[in-house]
Amino acid sequence: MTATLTLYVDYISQPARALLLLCRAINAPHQEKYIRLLQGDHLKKPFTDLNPFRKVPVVQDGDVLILESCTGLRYIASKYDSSGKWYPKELKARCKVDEYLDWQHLNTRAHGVGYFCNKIIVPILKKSEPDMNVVNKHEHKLGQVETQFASYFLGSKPFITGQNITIADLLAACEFEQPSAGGYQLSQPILEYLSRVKEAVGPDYDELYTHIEQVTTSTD
Ligand SMILES: N[C@@H](CCC(=O)N[C@@H](CS)C(=O)NCC(=O)O)C(=O)O
Repeated sequence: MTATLTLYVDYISQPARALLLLCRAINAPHQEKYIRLLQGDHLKKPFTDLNPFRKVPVVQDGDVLILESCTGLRYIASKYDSSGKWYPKELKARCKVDEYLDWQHLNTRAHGVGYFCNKIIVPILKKSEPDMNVVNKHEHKLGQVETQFASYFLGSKPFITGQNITIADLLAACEFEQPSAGGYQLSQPILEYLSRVKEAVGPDYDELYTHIEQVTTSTD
């Protein structure tokens, strides 16, 4: 059967990796279309016809088109995860997942991307040195994000909702890995959390993560 679910991705995109990890974990039949961000594929047709916001990831499933990664994670888990574990229906657990997905945009995402892009991507694209004032501001904020995440979202639990991994953990892990690949030193509680996510996800975690490492090592 041909997969109707199509993911437009670049492995250097942290929300794209989270979507791919979910599809692989739940065996959702899907195809990948690779959009090379560093080559600017996302700024050209035909991709701009699909996503006028010029960003990856994009999820397409028949006549359903999703331009936001958190919506894509919820959609794919709701439709394709027969176990129901990745986006739990139980209200309290679901609220925790949604709360993290809402919170992360201005916190884990904003400062992880801010650190990584200003330190690694902007210098590659502009062939310039990083603006360390900007990088340092994101580094400082990221420290606060780690503390808030560990104390509020994790507490003493292994994962955000408790004992089970969910889409919120996939996204959190991919977002924390991004600045780490750029040289940011994650705190011990976050490193231990990432090990738990990695163990729960299996080899696909490292397989996708190596692509982001390749970008950073190519700049050394
Ligand atoms: N709100 C969007 C943001 C997606 C996003 O920022 N994607 C980045 C890669 S992680 C991108 O495509 N950046 C290209 C650019 O801004 O030129 C989502 O979560 O899906």
